[in-house]
Amino acid sequence: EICKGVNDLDKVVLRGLRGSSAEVYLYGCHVTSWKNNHDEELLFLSSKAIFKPPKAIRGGIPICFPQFGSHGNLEQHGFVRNRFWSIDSSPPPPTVSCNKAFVDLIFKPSEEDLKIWPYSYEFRLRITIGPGGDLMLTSRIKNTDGRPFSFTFAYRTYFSISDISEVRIEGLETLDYLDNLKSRERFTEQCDAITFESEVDRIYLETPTKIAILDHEKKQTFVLRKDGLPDAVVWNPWEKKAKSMMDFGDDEYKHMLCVEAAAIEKAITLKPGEEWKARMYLSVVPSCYRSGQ
Ligand code: TA6
Repeated sequence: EICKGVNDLDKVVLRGLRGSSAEVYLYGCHVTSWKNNHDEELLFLSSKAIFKPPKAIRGGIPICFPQFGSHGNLEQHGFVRNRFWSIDSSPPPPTVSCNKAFVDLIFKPSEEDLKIWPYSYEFRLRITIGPGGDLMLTSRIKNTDGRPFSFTFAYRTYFSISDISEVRIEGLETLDYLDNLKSRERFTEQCDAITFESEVDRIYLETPTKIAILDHEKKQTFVLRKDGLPDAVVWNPWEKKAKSMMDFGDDEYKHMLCVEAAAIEKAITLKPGEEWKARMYLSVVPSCYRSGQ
């Protein structure tokens, strides 16, 4: 249902089975909460998050479009995460309706928005809580302009974790990545799993459709599945950068990890009338899950 969230901003609460739920603010179409059926909060949301436009909410799943990062002439991560979306009542009825809770939101650029990025499009996003408490985000971006345009995109997912030094990512071994800490220089991952001892800010390229984030302390593994999103950003700001962000607690870096299903290295180009679809599917399984199995 729609209700008032922080600072009286409208949010939609989706209730799945056995206590699972998700919350999405119309501001930024920003998922800020995802609970599976153990009523455990699975997304990180900073205690200092500012729910006040035009600032993006720190945590949850910000949507980066039409630009990921600060390469390009737009503000960092584009602007749809800093805009108000609306409930979309026009989408096609869901193909499968078995006890899924979902909401469809839509964003179309205003005259103001067209001044900073001069292309028209319709961006529809469906947020779904599955029967098992899984979370799915499906984006559909349709070019309603008379010209082709190109963009980069990310679901910037902040996972809630027990302790960054107890976490490892499987599924990205042997891949190339661009290191944002070294002006996007290209490297190849040498380790057989990614662990964390300092700031990490990398764009892994041509990644598998399934990535596992193992949290030993919590004895659970996040499984991220994606379609249409070849890249994956891995980001933890670590201590120094965390201190420099006023909407981020000093030691919160220990309890969050961003793993972001993205399309960055190769921008997506849409011809007039063409529609692009990107899906991210998040689930949680008991620990010792190995992404290859
Ligand atoms: O996703 C990683 C990143 O691009 C980092 O380089 C860091 O700048 C972060 O995003 C900042 O994002 P923000 O949400 O603070 O604009």
